[in-house]
Amino acid sequence: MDKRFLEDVINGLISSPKTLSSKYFYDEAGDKFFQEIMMLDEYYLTDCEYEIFTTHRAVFLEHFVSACDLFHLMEFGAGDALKTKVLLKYFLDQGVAFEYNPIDISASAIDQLAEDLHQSLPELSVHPMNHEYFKALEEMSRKSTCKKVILFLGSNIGNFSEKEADVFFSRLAELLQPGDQLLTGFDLKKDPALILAAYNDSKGVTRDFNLNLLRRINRELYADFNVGEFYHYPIYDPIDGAAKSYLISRKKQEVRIGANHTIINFEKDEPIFMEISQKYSLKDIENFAARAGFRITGNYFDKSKYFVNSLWELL
Ligand code: AVJ
Repeated sequence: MDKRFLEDVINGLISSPKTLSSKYFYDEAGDKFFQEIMMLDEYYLTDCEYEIFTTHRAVFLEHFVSACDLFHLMEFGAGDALKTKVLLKYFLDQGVAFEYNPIDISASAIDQLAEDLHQSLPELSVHPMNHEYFKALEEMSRKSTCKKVILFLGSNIGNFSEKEADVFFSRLAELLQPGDQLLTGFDLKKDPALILAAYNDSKGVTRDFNLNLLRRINRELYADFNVGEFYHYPIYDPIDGAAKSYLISRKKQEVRIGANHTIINFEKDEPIFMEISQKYSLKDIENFAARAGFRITGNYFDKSKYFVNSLWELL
């Protein structure tokens, strides 16, 4: 049993309000649900970023190439690299020298991706890193002085609170060299109904994605959640730009967790806070870059301006 996972789950569920961390969504079943989410009509984010990459790949390449022998394209939370492949293919076709360093804490995700890229892009030089993001970056900085381009795509940044995002960007600024770059995908504030629908899809995949964490806790932490006694409740607040999801207890109930059978009590209608998917404005993005010491090289949008990939350079 993963001690850290158990501790986090128990601490989250004895807190008030109760909470579970969305970073635990991604076990094997969770990865599959998220891949299904990316295919949903309502989940516009993936299509937008795909469109941006296809449209602007040449501009990205112009900015990425450096005087060094090669540049490192380091992707934080690479997953299946669905959209990154648009860039990888194009960069290879252009014959530029670069190395792709996908970074993911999920060993199974990273192994699968390396295998997949080996098949689909055999000429690509891939050095996967199964580490925490900053550990991997520290290791790479020791090994190579060449330019680093960090990719943090798909609105993964949205899973951080604004404060956590500030800490994340500042930490990156400490570890990078002037001239290194960062390409981040931000989902923008827009029609609230559109945003809510992306997290409340008609097929119920997002619901199952959330409930899967309870199933994972049952499987891995010997818990006895009756998953049918919880339902998915997503909200979007158009003022602060926060899409949040909750699981609500349908009744007063008890759940046992772990070998010690720690008992967690739920009131009827009590929520567990599961995830934040924060939406931003361009002004917010400018402020993030300025506070962390980056210059914005360019903002690249899809045609509806739902999403932006913001390219920054460390000053
Ligand atoms: C992977 C964090 C970008 O917040 O939009 C999708 C995860 N959650 N549907 C997001 C997610 C519910 C997704 N990110």
